[in-house]
This record gives sequence, structure tokens and C-alpha cells, in this order.
Amino acid sequence: MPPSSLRVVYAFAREMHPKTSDVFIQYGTAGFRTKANLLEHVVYRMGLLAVIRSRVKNGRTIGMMITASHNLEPDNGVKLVDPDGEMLEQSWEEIATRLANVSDNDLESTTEQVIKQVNADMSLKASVFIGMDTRYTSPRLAAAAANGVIALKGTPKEFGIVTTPMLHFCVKCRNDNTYGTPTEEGYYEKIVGAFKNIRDKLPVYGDYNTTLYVDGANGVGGKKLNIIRKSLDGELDLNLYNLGGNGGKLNLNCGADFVKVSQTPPVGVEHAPFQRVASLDGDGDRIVYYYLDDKEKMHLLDGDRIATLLASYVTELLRASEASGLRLGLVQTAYANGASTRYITEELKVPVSCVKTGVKHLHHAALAYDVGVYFEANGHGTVVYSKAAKNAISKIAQEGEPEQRKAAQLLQNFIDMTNETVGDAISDLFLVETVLRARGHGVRQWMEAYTDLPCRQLKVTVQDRNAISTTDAERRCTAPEGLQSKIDELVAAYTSGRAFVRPSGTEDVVRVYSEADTQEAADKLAAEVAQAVFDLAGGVGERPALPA
Ligand code: 16G
Ligand code: MG
Repeated sequence: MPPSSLRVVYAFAREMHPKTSDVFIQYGTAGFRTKANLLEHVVYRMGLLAVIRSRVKNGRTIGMMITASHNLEPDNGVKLVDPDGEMLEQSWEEIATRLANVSDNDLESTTEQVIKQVNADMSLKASVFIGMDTRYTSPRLAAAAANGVIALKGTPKEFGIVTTPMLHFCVKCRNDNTYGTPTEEGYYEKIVGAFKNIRDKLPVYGDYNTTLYVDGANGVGGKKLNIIRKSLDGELDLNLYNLGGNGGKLNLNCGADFVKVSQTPPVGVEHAPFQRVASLDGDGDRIVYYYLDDKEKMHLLDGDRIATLLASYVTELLRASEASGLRLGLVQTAYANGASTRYITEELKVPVSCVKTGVKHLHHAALAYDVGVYFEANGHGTVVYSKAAKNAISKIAQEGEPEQRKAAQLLQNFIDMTNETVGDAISDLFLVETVLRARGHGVRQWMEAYTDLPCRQLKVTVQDRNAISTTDAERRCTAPEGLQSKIDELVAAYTSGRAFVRPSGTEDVVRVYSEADTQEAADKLAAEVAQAVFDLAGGVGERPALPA
């Protein structure tokens, strides 16, 4: 494309999506995310970038998802999806940030620079899939995205309201037709179809019952489960709450993030003792389970629990199918409860890697295993399988001895039920239900695997959060000077004590995490570490207080 045809990039910007704010915005851990009214020009420009990216990838399809996940209704955001359904390659985050922040007057020349820098052949076709969550600001932003795509002569395809993982799935299928059909129906066919396929293989028995309550966070995930529910004919009885009607507000006092962080049940859900409840986040890529006991005390089954459940079951099936030479491993972050890590390594005897916070880091590390299970404690995760693993399992499913074949066929259903592109609340829900059903387990047996160490999270506001540098998957800090040795000294005074600090990737704060043998101890340790951060890293406002 000759440079003169880039004039339209400016024309669209000026006439339809002008930059109206000078607030600097950064492509962070999960794309751009801020108040929706600051985003229209950003999303338009990401439409441009998606076309360039598609051309750099030889015309393969790129995804754009309009969502601010678990944030409240007034926020929104955009993230790009790479051809294999993964998050945008990290080296492009800086390019995205640059393109988002230049003035309208400089947009044409900056676009040209970017095209040169990444060596995009602008004569190629370009394809961009666009999805959005249920926010009332999303349609307008999706339209801006499409205009960005059109401005550079790419072809946008709009999926309307879908979960984030559905969009990732469709992008992957479009670029690799062995993975499935790139439509919402194709997603149901593969993922929900695989769940239905286990009905004869895994009869319901023991303490497992087919009733599941779901907190839909008043977002898109619950809406999609409502579609799925009607096709499940008795295999799973979904009681859905917080579907967005009756004045329920997106993520407000409900949803996976609220449940995990506040450790309290969401509003809008009925409860029965020991009834398992799954709580989704606003764009359907995170899930945690919980239940209330007969004294109405809440018990949380978070991402660590889901990871250990899935890893132990897949290990069992691999053993039963006698698939030899396949390495299964689990990936966590520093936020994983120490008790879960101990259980995985010492009892399940599964290797564990610890990586930096953020799905892309976990996903990447999981690819190193034949079967890689990854989860953040907050409920974002999935399982990925290598080609070798899929081939070996498929061979046994056809040619193995009867018992081996049975296990391998179950594994195949398990693989089909998994959205390997990204953590997916709906897919994870079916995986969890499958394992509980296979074992005849209710929530109590699931909970019995190990006992969580009490933990606490706090945040501290400092002048510049980047004054904190970390190493060793964020478990230790290297700056400011003296902070790590102070943390070491504080931690040493506690039984089973552990603590770390890291700058947030999504908020202007430093996060503090602690765990210890009692809740009081974990609370006190977190407060002491927060004080140390405040003192040594330029705290702003009031110095954090110790618990009374
Ligand atoms: C983003 C990440 C999530 C991570 C969180 C940490 C993705 C899709 N999402 O939401 O994985 O746990 O950031 O936030 O990567 P923080 O840096 O503010 O603690
Ligand atoms: Mg989310």
C-alpha cells in the first residue's frame, strides 16, 4: 500500500475517533484498561495495529476483545489476541502503547513508522475478529475497532457479545481448522459436546450430585451458560444467578474477583449448606468455586484447588492409559498458597514451576510440558497438551488394551473440553465437574486434599511503584536497597511464614502478600511488610497500621 493511502487513517481519527484526552495510557498485563470514555481513540488505533499484526503474520487472523474483565461497569478495555489464540506477543506491547498515545496529527506518520519497523507487507490480506463483553460502552468501542481495521483495508468480523475465551478459541480455529469451527456454535459443539460425551463413561455416584449453582457476575459468562444449560439435559443442572437482569450490576459485590479477594459470598445467590457454587468473572475467563457449610462459613476452592484437582486426575488417567514418557507439570505464581505447592510436589509428585504474575507467563511456561496445567490462585488457568501427548493418547485410544483404551478415551474427551488457548471459566467448569463426577466427590472431599495456609493481601501506595524491582518470579525484591533483607527478617519470626512484594501491573500500587500458620500471624506479617514498603520505597499518605 503506498503511503498516501494512509491519509484515511487520519481522516477516520479526526472525524470519528479523535483523541480527546492527554492521559498517558499503557498496554499492561491484560491490554489497555481504564474509564470507557477515555478509550475510543485507543481502540480505533488498536484496530490499525491488529491489521498490521495480521499482515506480519502472513494474513492470519488476529483477535480484538473489548472488555475490562472484573472491573466495574464504567471501565472498559481492549486486548489483542495472536493467531494461535494467545495473548499479543510481548514485544508489541510497546508498539501498542506508542500508537495509542501519539496525537491525531502524528498518527499517520507513526502508523507508517510502525509498518516499517515491523516490516509489514501492506499488500497482503488482513483479518481481524472482534468480540465484546456486555458493558453498555462496548458496542461503540467495537465499532471503533472495526473502523480501525477498515482504515487499513483489513477485513473485520464481528462476533458480538462473547466471552473472552470464546474469542480466543475462534481466532485459533480460524487459523488452525483442526482445532474446531470458528464460531460460537463451534465452541459449544466442541467443548460442551465433549462434556456430554462422558455421560456413558462416568455414571453419577457417591457424593457427587449434578446440581451446580453459578454466580454469573452479571456478565457475559452467565448469559452463555444460560444458552448451554438448555442443551445439557440432566447431565448438569445449572442454577444460574447474577445473569444481569433485575438491576444486578456487572461485577458489583459478585463475581470471581469479589469472592476471591473479599472471601465472602456474592450478593444475589441463594445458598444451601455444602452446595457447590461456581463464581465467574465479568468476561468469563476466571472461575473459583466455594460453598457454605452448615454454620454458613464460607470455604473457597480457588485456582490452586482447581489446578491440583485437574492435575491429579490427568495424572491418574495418564497412568491408567500407560502413556509413557509424557511429562506433566504444573505452573503457578508466587500467589499460590504454600500448602498447594507442598501438596503438588510431595503428594502428587508433579513438578511445579513458578513464574511471574500474568497469564502469558504461565501459558508460556506450561508449553514446556507435554501436559501443562497452569492456574493463578485468582482462578485464571487451563491445561495445554503437546502434539506428542495428543498423538500418543489418540493411538492408545484406538489400539490399547481395553482398560488403557478407556482411560485414553476419557483423556480425549478431557482434551476436547479444554480451551487450550487461554483460561476459560466455562471450559474449566466442565473440567472440574468431570473430575468430581468421575470420583464421586462433593465439595468436602475436594477440600480435604490439603489445608490452605492463612494468607493476607494488602496494597501500599508509593511515589513510584517501579522503585520496586523483583526477581525469582517476583518472590524476592532487588530494589529498593534493604527491603528484601527487612522482609527476610520479618518473615523469620513466623512459623510457615512467607511474604513478597511486587508492583501491580494494573493499578498504581505495590502489592503485599503474606502467609503464616494462623490468620492473625498472616495479618500481622502483611502489615509489617507493608510498613517496610512504606518506609523504604517512598510511601504516600498514611503509614499502614498494624492490626489491633
Ligand atoms: C491481569 C492478568 C491476571 C493477573 C492480574 C494481576 C491477564 C489476562 N490478566 O488481570 O492474570 O493476575 O493482572 O494484576 O493476564 P496486578 O498486577 O494488578 O496484581
Ligand atoms: Mg477476566
